[in-house]
Amino acid sequence: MYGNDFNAPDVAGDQGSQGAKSVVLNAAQTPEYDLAAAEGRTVDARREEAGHPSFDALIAADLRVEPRDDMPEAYRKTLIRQIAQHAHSEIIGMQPEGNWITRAPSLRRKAILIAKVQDEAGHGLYLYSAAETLGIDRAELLDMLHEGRQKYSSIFNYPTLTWADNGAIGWLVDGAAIMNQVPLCRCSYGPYSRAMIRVCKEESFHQRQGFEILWTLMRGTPEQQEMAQDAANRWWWPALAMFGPPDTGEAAQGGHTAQSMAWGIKRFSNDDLRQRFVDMTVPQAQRLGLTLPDPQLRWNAERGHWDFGEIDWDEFWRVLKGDGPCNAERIAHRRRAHDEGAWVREAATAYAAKQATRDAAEAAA
Ligand code: BYC
Repeated sequence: MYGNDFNAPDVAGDQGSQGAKSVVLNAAQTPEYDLAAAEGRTVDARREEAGHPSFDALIAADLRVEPRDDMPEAYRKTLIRQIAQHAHSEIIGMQPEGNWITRAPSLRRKAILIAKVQDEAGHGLYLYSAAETLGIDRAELLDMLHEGRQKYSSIFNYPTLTWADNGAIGWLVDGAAIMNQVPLCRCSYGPYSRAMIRVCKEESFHQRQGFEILWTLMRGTPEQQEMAQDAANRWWWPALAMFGPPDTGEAAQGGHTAQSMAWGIKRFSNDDLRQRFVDMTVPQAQRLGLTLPDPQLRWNAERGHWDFGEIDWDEFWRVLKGDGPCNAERIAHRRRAHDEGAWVREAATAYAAKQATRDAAEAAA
């Protein structure tokens, strides 16, 4: 009911919430892996025999593109943009919750929060590694983040004002992240899709811990209930905007979705995923006893979905341009952390060079 980890938004005919078919995520989920397994061969052996299919043939057959395959420059650039933005979001996303580690209300909550924030750092590392397989250096990607030439998710420009915000982030922000990221486990680019499998499993823990924080607060004092409600009020609309601008119907404003779907990078439109998220989350809010801050929210039996109100897209674009409540603070903190960590990177590089020299000497002996 309150977990959306294996609620598979990519199952045909699935309406995304209750009663959804469960699908266990694993690396063998694409037809390519299934076919190879059925024939008792490796994916590489199958490809070798097929004479290394072209990019178009791989995409047409819904097979994965690997770093060694030829790919159009625009595909490579799109992936670098999206994967880097995703990686930046993970490491910037450590800040709003990181602010609460010293103020967590118990040792148990503190230990959980430390583990969660550490997971986000790990997600950043897998994703920077995936981006590097496209022939770009992570130092360059970090420079682009620090200079404002690449984006990170809009959601992390909002402040965490009370302890309940940690609950709302886990429940809503990680919940939205899972809805968006489970389909990325089937992304056409192999290294990205494989990184997403572990990320999604970890995000589902995060979502549950957020739900559990709010569940506890909602069974506490009136002040604690009020704090939980206030957090839900402030995070609901930014969480809906996280899915990106409208890209279907009359409200569509161009963007990358059509091309990214044709390439198998995105599997669903932003609007589709947003609707699935609303459908999944409304019953969870009801179970928690929280009211979602949207007077237009109502079940539409004809559509079989929850109708919801207008998102403030002006606010979204303002936040993207740097004018959100915390943009300046987030980037200043990130730059400081990067500068203060320079000695760690230097030490790690020197150690790796020493090891490589030793290994070479041993191999020559
Ligand atoms: N924020 O055509 P569209 C996490 C930009 S981390 C900022 O739909 P696309 C977590 C978009 O870049 C969550 N910018 O683009 C971590 C484009 O601008 P440019 C991060 C946004 O790429 C710690 C323009 O708007 N998740 O879960 O096809 C703690 C037009 O958009 C946003 C990911 O990164 C936004 N929200 O689709 C807790 C997932 N939305 O680049 C949790 C991977 C749109 O042309 N990324 N823009 O200047 C994606 O799935 C896709 O990149 C998006 C956007 C759906 C986000």
